[in-house]
Amino acid sequence: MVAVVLSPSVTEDLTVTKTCKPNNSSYFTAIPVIDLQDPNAKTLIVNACQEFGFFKVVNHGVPVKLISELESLAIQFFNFSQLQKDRAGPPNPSGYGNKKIGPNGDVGWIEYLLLKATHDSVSQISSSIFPENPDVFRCALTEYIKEVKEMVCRVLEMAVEGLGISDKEEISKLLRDENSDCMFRLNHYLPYTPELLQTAAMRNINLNLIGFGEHTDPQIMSAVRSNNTPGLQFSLKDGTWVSVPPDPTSFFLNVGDTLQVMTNGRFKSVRHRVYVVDNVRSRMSMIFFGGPPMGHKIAALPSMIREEQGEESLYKDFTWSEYKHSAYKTRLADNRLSFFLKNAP
Ligand code: GA4
Repeated sequence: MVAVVLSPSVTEDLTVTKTCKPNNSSYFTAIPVIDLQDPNAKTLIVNACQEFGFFKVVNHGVPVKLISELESLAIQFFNFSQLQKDRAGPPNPSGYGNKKIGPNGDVGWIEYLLLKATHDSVSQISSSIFPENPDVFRCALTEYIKEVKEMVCRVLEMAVEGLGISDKEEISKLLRDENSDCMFRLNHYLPYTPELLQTAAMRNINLNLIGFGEHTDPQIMSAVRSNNTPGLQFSLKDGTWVSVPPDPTSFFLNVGDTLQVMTNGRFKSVRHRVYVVDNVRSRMSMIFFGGPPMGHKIAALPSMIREEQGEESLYKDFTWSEYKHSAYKTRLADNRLSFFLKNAP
């Protein structure tokens, strides 16, 4: 692979590669599609979480009107002047961010809003992004988070039932807990600037910018809804990267690190990333991250360790707060769970 780094003034350290351009004509068609009304959904969810760590959900019950309302408010915000948007930043950890992701030097061709999925945080961000009229955004976001959280909880309940665990709320109750640490982010992948296009043309470079670098999500489960623009890629078990065809009517759900631990490695926390591939329509995504309360002890569920078969817990015990603090000391691409493995390789 030939990696060409354009001058920092042009790309602000974003790597532009000549090869490996995601090829949208070769979309991954084997992505598991789960109809939540299907009586067989529980088994299909378990299989998808084991095999891929991600799947697409249809018949999800989240009202389309809610999705398009939040999307159009997000577009309004991202169309504001840079000065106005910067007033809602920096994201420490909640707020508006531009190109910088996390505290450790990661960058992407992206601007975003990141916040805690709590009443206070939603109110605060609404006032800072729409100071004149925060209520419309606050209501739309509150409703969206409520509905998507509910959908993720239903999926987790089906997964738990599919695993044969008697208390189907064993995991969903963590997200429903009033102290759950759920998060929400609105990502707007930036269009290429004329300067960038010109430099690429001059150097005969195929523009291929990373919007959000490869990573796993630290939480339990995440739900992504994006507009009709491609760019999202997942890594398969063998390390191959595949592009998923965009579908604005569905949600893409993925297993996070915490769910991998709770299932003692049965469910896969999947690496994913976003490339900026379409310069005509910019990609917008809304992501809900379902996490447990801060003090919750993360450990394999007892039924996930088959002692009679000599199985042991793969990970050391830790609280979500410990894991989150450790995650914020890492770079995006790091393997955060490796620090908590009992038998490190
Ligand atoms: C990845 C998943 C979520 O987007 C996120 C990200 C967070 C951030 O953007 O602040 C992190 C990243 C994410 C994991 C490692 C750390 C923290 C950036 C980063 C380099 C909000 C999250 O919870 O973890």
